[in-house]
Amino acid sequence: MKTTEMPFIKTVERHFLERKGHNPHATTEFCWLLSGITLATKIIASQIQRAGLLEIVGETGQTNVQGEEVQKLDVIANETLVRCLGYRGNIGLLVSEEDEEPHVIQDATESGKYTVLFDPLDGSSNINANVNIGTIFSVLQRDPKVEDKNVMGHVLQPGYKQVAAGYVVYGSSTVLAYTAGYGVHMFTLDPSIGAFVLAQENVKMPTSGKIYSVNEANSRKFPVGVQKYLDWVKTDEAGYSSRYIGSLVADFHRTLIRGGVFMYPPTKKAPNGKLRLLYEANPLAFVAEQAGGVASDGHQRILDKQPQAMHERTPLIIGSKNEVEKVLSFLK
Ligand code: AHM
Ligand code: MG
Repeated sequence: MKTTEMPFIKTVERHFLERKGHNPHATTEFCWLLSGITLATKIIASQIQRAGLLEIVGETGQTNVQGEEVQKLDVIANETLVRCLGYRGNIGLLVSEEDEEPHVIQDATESGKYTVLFDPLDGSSNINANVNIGTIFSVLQRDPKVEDKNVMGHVLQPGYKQVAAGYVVYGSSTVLAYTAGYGVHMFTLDPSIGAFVLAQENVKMPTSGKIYSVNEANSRKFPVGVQKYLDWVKTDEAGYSSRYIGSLVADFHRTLIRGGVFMYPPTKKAPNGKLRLLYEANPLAFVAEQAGGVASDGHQRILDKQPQAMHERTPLIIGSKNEVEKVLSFLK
């Protein structure tokens, strides 16, 4: 009997499991966790696409732990991730940018081996304008040297200890990029079959790229070195373009593909900048480094920072190796 020609499809789960034997974390158990993230982000993507129809655009009227306006979609995205990941068996702790305290699912090191940290809907102030937004995630392993019930001991680990990290950008298409330590791989959500399908493996960030991305409205409040850099990029000799979406995931995704530098520097009023170390800087720094890029807070490598608090903020300079180094040279 003649069979029809089927296109070859590689889903994110299959791609991950093919790494069994190369990557110690590429296990069926971990894949179950990963599929919780893909399920949640598919649900979030479908809610975003129909947000206007479902009347879930706009603010809830509440502020979150960060003192920011909570959007209805922030709540939906957060609850979706907590529900999809809360029943995955091997997750002990869920830590969300939107919640004051971690969700303790189970506190035994063996059964609750992984901690998942996330920014459920990054750039949510852009929702009403139909601009790209995203979900960022980071996975840590519970530290066997730390007592089971010492929740913060498991959460406050430096970024270099991440087992996996990545993001989903809800843009003109929905794209997932992740790393589990052996390169960065990118997948596109095929809405006709409801699966993230491999688009590109071993993505490399260009080592240079003439795009700088920063909220320049704050420039007078930036450190002198950053101001000098911003004067330099505008010279004819430098020849840069500026792009700033105001959604970290989207600005980072463009930087990963096209090269350049994104930064959120400190200001006098906000000496640690705006972005969160555990849910934003660490996961994107892991992805950036795995793609050949660099991430710094201006003084040290992001992944070496020892977090002191769950919702800690950090300045962030991230992107192509040569571009980040150029910014750092102005800060010396
Ligand atoms: P959020 O996680 O509450 O959405 O806030 C973080 C966002 C980032 O996506 C983006 O890079 C930054 O805030 C933009 O801030 P600003 O409006 O100050 O430029
Ligand atoms: Mg965010």
